[in-house]
Amino acid sequence: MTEEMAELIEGLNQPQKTISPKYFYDENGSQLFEKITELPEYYLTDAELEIMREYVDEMARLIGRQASLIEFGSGSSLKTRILLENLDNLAAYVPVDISEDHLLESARKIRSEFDLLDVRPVVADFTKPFALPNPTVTPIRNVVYFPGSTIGNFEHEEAMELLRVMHTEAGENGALLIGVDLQKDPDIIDAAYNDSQGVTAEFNLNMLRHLNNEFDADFDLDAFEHRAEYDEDEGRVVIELVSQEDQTFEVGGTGFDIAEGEAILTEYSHKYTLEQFSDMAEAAGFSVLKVWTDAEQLFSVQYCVRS
Ligand code: SAH
Ligand code: AVI
Repeated sequence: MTEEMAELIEGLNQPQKTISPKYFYDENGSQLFEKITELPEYYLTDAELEIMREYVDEMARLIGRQASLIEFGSGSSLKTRILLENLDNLAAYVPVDISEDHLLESARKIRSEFDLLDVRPVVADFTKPFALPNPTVTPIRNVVYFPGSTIGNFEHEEAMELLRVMHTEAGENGALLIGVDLQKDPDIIDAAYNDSQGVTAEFNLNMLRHLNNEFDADFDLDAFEHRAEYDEDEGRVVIELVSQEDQTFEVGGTGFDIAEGEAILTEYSHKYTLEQFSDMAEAAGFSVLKVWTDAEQLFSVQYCVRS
């Protein structure tokens, strides 16, 4: 049995059935996520783009010349383009993502838009050890870029572990530029994860389609419903697929029972205060040197250096 299959079965055997959010992202899932970023309710992307456009000069000054930009969970590299247009003499751009076709197509587009740039895509699950390529030009500094508040999709211990991996990848003189979604009026957050066009519901259900197609599963997509609720005390959205009937399903030859009303947890999306994130960064060996927010203070982009 593959490591992935063992992980999937372990998650589904827990009292709270759980599937990792990394299984959202087959080609269809990556496209659905792109549609989410265009929704009027999904404030995260607009707010982060506003910050990038407004403050990219300051970011470029901090990053300096001839850096290597290593992006975790690059998707279609939308916000990255703003950096690529403004960074001085970049040594390399290394987008890392689990969604292979989508990553390679995005990297091809970046290469055609930025002629001279050394673009080195890496298909990997960044929660597991993976090798980074050696760029042709030796970088002065490694900058790990982690936009989108994807850090919010990890529980505290996993998020800390990921920040430590980034700390190691950044190396001696390195830095982390990270997008972090902020705590705010719960109604704004609820709307972002329960959009009126049902795209987020489709994105959530697509995880089951992905498992049916590639992980030998037999989920009945019509028998599950999307649910997303913001838990204000925990500061996180809980995203689930709720079974609409008593039913059974199989993954990789292992059978599971699920009762009507029982939920499979597919994702958390944590929202932080600036203080909470700063404490996490500190514990992973980073100091937050600069925080930029949008005018409404919905979202933040933070530049962290090794402390
Ligand atoms: N950075 C982009 C995309 C965010 S969506 C943006 O801000 O818009 C999250 C991205 O992370 C997706 O492209 C997904 O394929 C990737 N991803 C999620 N979990 C991953 C993992 N464990 N390893 C590698 N990539 C992952
Ligand atoms: C990728 N990640 C930051 C998104 C989020 O907002 O947590 C994933 C997502 N899930 C539902 N909508 C968007």
